[in-house]
Amino acid sequence: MNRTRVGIIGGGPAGLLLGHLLDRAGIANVVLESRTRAYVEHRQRAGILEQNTVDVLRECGAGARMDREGLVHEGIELRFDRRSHRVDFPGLTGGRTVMVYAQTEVVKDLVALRAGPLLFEAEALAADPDAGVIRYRHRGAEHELACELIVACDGFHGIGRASMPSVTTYQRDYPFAWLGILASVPPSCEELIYAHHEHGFALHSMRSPSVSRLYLQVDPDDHLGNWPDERIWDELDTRFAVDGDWRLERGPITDRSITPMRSFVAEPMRSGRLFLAGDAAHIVPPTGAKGLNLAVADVTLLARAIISGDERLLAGYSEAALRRVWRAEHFSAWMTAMFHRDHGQDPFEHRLQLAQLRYTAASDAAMTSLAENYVGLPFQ
Ligand code: FAS
Ligand code: PHB
Repeated sequence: MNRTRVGIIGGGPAGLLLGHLLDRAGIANVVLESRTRAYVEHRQRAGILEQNTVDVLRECGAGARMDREGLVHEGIELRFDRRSHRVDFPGLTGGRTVMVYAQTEVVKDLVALRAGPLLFEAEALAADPDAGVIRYRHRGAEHELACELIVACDGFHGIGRASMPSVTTYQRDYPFAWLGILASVPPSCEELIYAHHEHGFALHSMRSPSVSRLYLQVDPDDHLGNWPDERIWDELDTRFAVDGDWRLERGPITDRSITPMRSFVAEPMRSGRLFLAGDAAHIVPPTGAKGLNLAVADVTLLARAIISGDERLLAGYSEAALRRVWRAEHFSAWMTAMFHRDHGQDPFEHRLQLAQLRYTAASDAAMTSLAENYVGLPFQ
């Protein structure tokens, strides 16, 4: 195997979905993934699929288990000033909703569907945008793969972006991070709760009727040793505090991690034969639940261009993808600014934040804007 039409670096959701879409169109492709299958299938990450992602997975035959086991959600709750405000997705967006179905499950489904070559523990060492050659290491030996096109779906720390001769990057690092936990306890809510509190942000999400996924804002240099279970639950109790008889149920914490937060975009998303897709090209703070969904949008767009064989569509990929990326970057930055307490910020900024929250909850126009961005704007 030293030649293929499309060489895909990275076996995360972007690389696996692209490979599957090309498989279905009969376009030869190879996916190179540096980690083990077990690692990529169990790495805790995203949990919300926007409407477009759900539609794409169904259309390409990868949505059966999602439809059986996923949870369709018709809204989220905004919580601040000890009060709750529901965002009615179908009511505000003409029927669009989101699906709670973990990225780990999407990856497992796509691995199971894979028809073409998918090499695990195969690390791409170099990618040549002009020659279209990937040099990679697999089972202790180095190999070369000649490709008509190379798509780097290798995430923020991959080699794809670094292989571009000229790229402009835009970055914002936030003065906070997210401490995320998985807990074996039924969710204390039907829908996700995004909470703003003077201590900081908290999010109540879920993975199933018996597993909760919760996050709380921490300092960027904080570490898990500072957060014994009881302190996590006590702080979540504080931040979710609301008038009425709502109670946060506790349970065994089975997974925990601290994730830094950044906004990042690399332009353009193409150089010669080399294309970027997903986190290789952009990162959003997870507040808007956009990361995985942007990766899906990129590869859906790119797959259509490759399958069409129309060079104009390939030439237009970067500009078209970036339009969607920047919209999602803005929404994610806006949600992050509205909900997180930057303890270094001046009190004036905090008053503006509260005014933004109160206006958003009270205005149909503002709630419609939040809802249509959250469920995902229709593909152009
Ligand atoms: P990925 O990073 O998922 O996949 C890239 C793959 O390329 C990896 O498997 C990596 O091993 C492989 N790779 C890298 N270099 C390689 C090389 N040289 N050769 C071969 N393979 C190579 N998004 C949300 O919407 N909600 C969330 O809550 C959320 N939480 C997150 C938490 C964390 C800790 C992180 C890091 C991200 C989170 N995200 C979240 C964003 C995340 O879901 C990404 O958007 C999504 O994984 C993007 O998918 P890919 O672009 O495929 O990149
Ligand atoms: C998750 O369930 O992991 C999740 C949900 C919504 C977000 C971020 C993460 O905004």
